[in-house]
Amino acid sequence: MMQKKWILTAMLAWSMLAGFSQTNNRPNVLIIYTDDVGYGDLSCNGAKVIATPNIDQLAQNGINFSNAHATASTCTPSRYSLLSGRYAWRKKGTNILPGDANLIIPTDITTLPKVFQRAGYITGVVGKWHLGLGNQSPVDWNKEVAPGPREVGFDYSFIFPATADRVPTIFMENQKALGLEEKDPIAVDYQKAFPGERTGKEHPELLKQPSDPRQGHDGHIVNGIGRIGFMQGGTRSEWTDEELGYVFNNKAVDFIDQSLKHKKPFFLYYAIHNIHVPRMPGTEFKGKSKLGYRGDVILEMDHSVGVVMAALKERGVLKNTIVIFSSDNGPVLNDGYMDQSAETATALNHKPGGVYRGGKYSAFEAGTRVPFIVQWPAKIAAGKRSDALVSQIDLMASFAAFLQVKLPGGEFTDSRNYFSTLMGQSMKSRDFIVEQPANSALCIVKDGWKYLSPSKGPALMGAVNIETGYSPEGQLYDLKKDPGEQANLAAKYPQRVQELKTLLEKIMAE
Ligand code: NG6
Ligand code: CA
Repeated sequence: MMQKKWILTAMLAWSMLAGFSQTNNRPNVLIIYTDDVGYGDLSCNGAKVIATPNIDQLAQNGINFSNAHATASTCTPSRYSLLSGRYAWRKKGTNILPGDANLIIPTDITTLPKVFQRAGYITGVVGKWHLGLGNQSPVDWNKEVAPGPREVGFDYSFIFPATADRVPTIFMENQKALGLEEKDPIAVDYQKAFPGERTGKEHPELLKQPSDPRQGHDGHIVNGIGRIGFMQGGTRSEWTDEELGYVFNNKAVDFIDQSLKHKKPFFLYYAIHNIHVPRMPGTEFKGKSKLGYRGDVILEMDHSVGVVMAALKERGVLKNTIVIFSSDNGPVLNDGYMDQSAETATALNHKPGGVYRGGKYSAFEAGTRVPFIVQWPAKIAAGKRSDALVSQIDLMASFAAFLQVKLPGGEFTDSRNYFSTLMGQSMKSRDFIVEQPANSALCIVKDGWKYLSPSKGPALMGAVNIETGYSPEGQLYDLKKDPGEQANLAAKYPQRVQELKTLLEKIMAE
């Protein structure tokens, strides 16, 4: 009896000591992955003319990273890496996808959600997908489309297929179009308009938010906004942009409730559609910021964070939920619509990328250096900052290590275990990061030095006022002294250029 008691006490002490590797009280994990939010768009990262109180609260209760990166400066490749633990540039056809593309994540590899499934979690995705659906072209939107989120590892999905500025402009729940009627089937085409379809190009008078003639977005019209591509049918299943935030918030909270009923921990990938174009804030947010609709959707995005955090708190699970807040790529002002974003930002001197140069699409830092905040009240200290170099690609291997899920032997991955850095227990940086600009050769960062490969790549289609950083000459920057990438030191330090180039070639050949 006495001995049994001693063993129990010892076990208890051990499980408390084991801390992070404790498996009997596994935390829920919520990744809030926003779209096109810049490092400098948050008040906790220095924004002065806009306030993001809910995100600031996350930072106050957790760790705010200053040197965290998406793998690419555009959406599809960043999301591909986050979920698969692999660099997108290793695989053809993983750049910004049209809305009728097929699934690009192989269904036979380990993914971030599959790691959680193997550890006994319930997994869900709510929000923007943009990783393709199905394996047949054209996609038949009138029945269940597979493979999709389920085959990638999500038990539940409530998504829109691509971006809000691309057809099909519909919600899909568990891979079926929501509210679709048999008598009005959906068809999608990215080449030509359907007979009788009224497009933004021919009917600008029908638009409540004009598209920028330099950047397309003048095809199918939904809710007074022109989109990329053409669509017919599905009239009653098309969304209203002002409701997107509201609908996704509800579905995210519903998913949390469903998983708690099952008494299993959950993994939720909440891919908030804001602040991507078309920026069409929910009615209650219109005109609330000083920065036009781009500012209003920042407020709405912050509100969404508040809604899910409040839900966690009300259900008593906030303490043991790891919340990770980030963005898929850097910020952009003019991205297809005349919504006054650039004008208002300039007038108030708002710098969406903070001190970093460039933005979405760029090879410069603001392309991939994104907000990254981690909160886990049960285990990690509040109000810390971390300047460690971290990459979203490591979430898969880090959670696999933490949850003691082994990757099948011999399976290739670019993901590495940096769990203690990601939880702020260690300040150990990743050895290097590789950055993928939209339309240019790769960049590499190591020990504070950044090398941008020379690029003969074509100019960016439709790019308006974007500092891409593309150049036919290689560039080298000392990010510690020159975070704004002003002084190209390639000619001064040829040796360092060579080292970084060789390392990049080695990684690319893996
Ligand atoms: C670009 C679109 C842009 C946006 C982007 C995808 C043009 C000229 N521009 O090609 O509006 O949709 O793709 O953004 O078509 S992302 O965040 O999903 O990568
Ligand atoms: Ca994006």
